[in-house]
Amino acid sequence: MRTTVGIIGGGPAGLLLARLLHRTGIDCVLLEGRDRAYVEHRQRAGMLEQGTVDALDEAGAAERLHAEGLVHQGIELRFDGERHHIDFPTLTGGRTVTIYAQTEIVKDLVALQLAEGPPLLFEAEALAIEKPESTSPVVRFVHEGREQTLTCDWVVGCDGFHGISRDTFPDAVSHSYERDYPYSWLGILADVAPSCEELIYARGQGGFALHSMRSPHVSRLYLQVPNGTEADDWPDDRIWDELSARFAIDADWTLRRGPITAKSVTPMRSYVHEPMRHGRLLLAGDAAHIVPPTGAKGLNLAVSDVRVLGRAFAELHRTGSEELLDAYSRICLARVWQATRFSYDMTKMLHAQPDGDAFESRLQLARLRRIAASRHAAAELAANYTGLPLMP
Ligand code: FAS
Ligand code: PHB
Repeated sequence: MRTTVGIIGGGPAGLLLARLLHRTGIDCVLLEGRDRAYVEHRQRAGMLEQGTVDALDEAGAAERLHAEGLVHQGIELRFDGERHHIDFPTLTGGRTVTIYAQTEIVKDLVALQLAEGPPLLFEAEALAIEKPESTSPVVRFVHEGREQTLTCDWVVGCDGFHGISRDTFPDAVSHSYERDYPYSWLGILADVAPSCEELIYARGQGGFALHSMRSPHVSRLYLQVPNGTEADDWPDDRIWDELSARFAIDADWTLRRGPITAKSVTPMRSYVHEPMRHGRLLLAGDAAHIVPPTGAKGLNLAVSDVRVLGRAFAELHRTGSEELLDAYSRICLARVWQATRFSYDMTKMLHAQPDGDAFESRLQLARLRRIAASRHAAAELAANYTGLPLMP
């Protein structure tokens, strides 16, 4: 097979890139290692920055998002038994965020691609990327039991943290920066109406808790738990009891309980790989960077990367200029490090320290009280949460 851009990975990054290239008239082929059902039902993110909604609009893939997505004007910080609303439009000049599950974005993009192209091969696992420094790199992959090759002008690794693309970078040019956190998130889906209009980030007795949602009938909640926790260690009642305790405030407020339909534990990590381009191989999304979900940046960073890449390939296609492709890594890493900083700060500010460092705990409260009391500090949080500018 031969194409202009070979895309490895059918998560939000790969699918959106394929869509943007298709609409620009650039040939591409997407290889996804798993089957359709798996990628469409893998529970992950749900909070979309304004920029991500704009990107899906530009891609002609936002019809259901606008019909079913929940637009939020802010979030609530809950600590010391009190609640503090962060009003995004007032603090950012009109910006909002939207709750629409990553699973639904993937379903929308898969349906469009299968209906309108470009080629999307499921159960097509990439095994290796050969000659990335040449002008015709080759992806070796296995599909329908046969090993095949895809010769490309460019290869984009959108294959997530555990993909093969990043490992194709020679050690001499590869630099990685990482931080693991001494706690994880236990996440649940529950068939019960959310107990709040907008998200609640709670620094409660016993640790962090987050109340999110997927629809007016489905709640999504997260609990800070020790690393190594097994989901089965937490029977449903224990989860609801602990969530109620962490969200507890002095005012009259009750957490609604209901049937839990999914339970999973996610470790927390910050990871950045530099550079995001080597020769004719580029990385986008989790293949190049991971953030803890406290800042709701994972999916949004992946979308931002491919927005820049979509523009860079469109410029190459239109003018022959590789200027934006040459600047791709620098432009994305500037934004990635800001999102990494914000996600780190949110995580450190809201999670109980396993070593119970009293000084650290007092610092956390001081940071939260500053945000609650200072318009400037609240505006800084709101600007980062709703999404920093795409281009420097
Ligand atoms: P993805 O990992 O989504 O997609 C990569 C794709 O590449 C996969 O479909 C994989 O099957 C495929 N692939 C891998 N190797 C391949 C190969 N060799 N050949 C072919 N295909 C290959 N973010 C939030 O903001 N909030 C959350 O609550 C949240 N929860 C998360 C929970 C988990 C368990 C994880 C892992 C991430 C979570 N994230 C969350 C972050 C998440 O949203 C990611 O940022 C987002 O999925 C990144 O999208 P992609 O870069 O497209 O990578
Ligand atoms: C989610 O809805 O899954 C979600 C929202 C915000 C976060 C993390 C997860 O910070």
